[in-house]
Amino acid sequence: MVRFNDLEDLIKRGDLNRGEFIRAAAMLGVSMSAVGAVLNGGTDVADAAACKPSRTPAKVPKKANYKVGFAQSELTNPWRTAETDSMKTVFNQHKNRFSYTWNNASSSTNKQVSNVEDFIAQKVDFIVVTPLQQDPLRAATAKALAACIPVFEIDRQSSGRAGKDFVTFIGSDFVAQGAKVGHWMVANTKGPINYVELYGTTGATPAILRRQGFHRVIDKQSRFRLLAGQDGNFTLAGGKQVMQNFISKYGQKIDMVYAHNDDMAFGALQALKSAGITKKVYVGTIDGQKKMIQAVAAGTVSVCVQSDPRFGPITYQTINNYLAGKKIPAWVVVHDHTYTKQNAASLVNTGF
Ligand code: GYE
Repeated sequence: MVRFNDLEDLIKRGDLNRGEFIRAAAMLGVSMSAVGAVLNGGTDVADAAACKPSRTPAKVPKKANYKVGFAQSELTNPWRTAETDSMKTVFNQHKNRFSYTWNNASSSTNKQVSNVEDFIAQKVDFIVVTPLQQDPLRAATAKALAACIPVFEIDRQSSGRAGKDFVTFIGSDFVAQGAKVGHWMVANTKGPINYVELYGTTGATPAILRRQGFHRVIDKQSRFRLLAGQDGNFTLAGGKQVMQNFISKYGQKIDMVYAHNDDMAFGALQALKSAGITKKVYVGTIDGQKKMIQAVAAGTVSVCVQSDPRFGPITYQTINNYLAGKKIPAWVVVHDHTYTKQNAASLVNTGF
C-alpha cells in the first residue's frame, strides 16, 4: 500500500512528475490542499496541473460529440425521479452533440464514488454529480480534477470549493430555504410553539444548510422550543417512522413540524393522522411537489419553499456556455418560490 509520504519522496527525487503526483495523491483520497502544500507551498493545485478543469479553458476542446456522465445519488423519492427524467430528456434531445449516460448510486456513498471513477475510466468529457454526502464525494471530485475532467455539481455539493475543485455548483440557496420556513412560522404563529424537526440525510448539503438557515431565524425567538430532531433520510417512510417516535414521546405537545423535504412532511402527516391527532399542527416543508402545493392551498400544510428538481435545462445551458468559452460563475443559483395559502392555488403548475 503506497502512502502519501512515499509519493512525496518520489516527487522530491524526481521519479514522479507533477501530474503523476497529483493523480496518485487523488487516488489515495489526499486533500488538494495537502497536495498543493507539497507542490508549491499551498497554491492552487488546479493551476499546477497541466489542465485547469475547474475553469473554462482559453481553448475549449472542439469535438463533434461530447460524452456526459451523470452520477445520480439515489432514486428514493419523486424529487430524484423528476431530476433524473429532466436530465435524460434534455440531453437526449441533443444526441447530435452529446452522448449522455447516467448511473445510480442507490443511496450508497461508496457506490457513488466508484460510479464517478467509472466515468473517469470511460474518459467522459464532463461529469455531472449530485453528491449524496458532501465530505466523502470530495475525493471523487478530486480524482476527476486530476484526470482533467470538468465536474459540474448539481443540486447538492461536495465539500470542495466551487470554481476551484469543480467548475460550479448549480442549485438552490438551501440556507435561504430554511430561513423562509422560519420567517413564515415567526410571522404567522403566536405564543409558545413546541416543534420537531425531520432532518434530511446526514452529511447531505441540503440537510446541513436547511437546518442552519431555519435555526438562524427561529433560535432568536424564545417562544419556539425544539422538542427533538432526527434524520428521516428525505423519504416518506423515514419521515413517518421518525414522526411516530416523536408522537409516542411528545403526543399533543407538538405544535409544529419542520421537515427538510416534502416526502418526510407527507410521512409526518400520515403519522399524525394514524395517531388520531386532530389539533392544529403547523407544518413547514421544502421541495414543491404538485400535491404538496395543493396541500398548502387546502390549508393542511402551512408553508412550502420550492426546490426545483428540473436540472436538465440549466445544466445543459451551463455546459454549453462552458463549451462556448464563457466564464462560468462558481454558483449558478436556482431561484425558488415560497408557497403559502395566498398564492398556492395559482402556482400549482410550478410544482413537479
Ligand atoms: O430536497 C430532496 C432530495 O438535494 C435538493 O434531495 C435535493 C434534496 C431534495 O432527496 O427531496
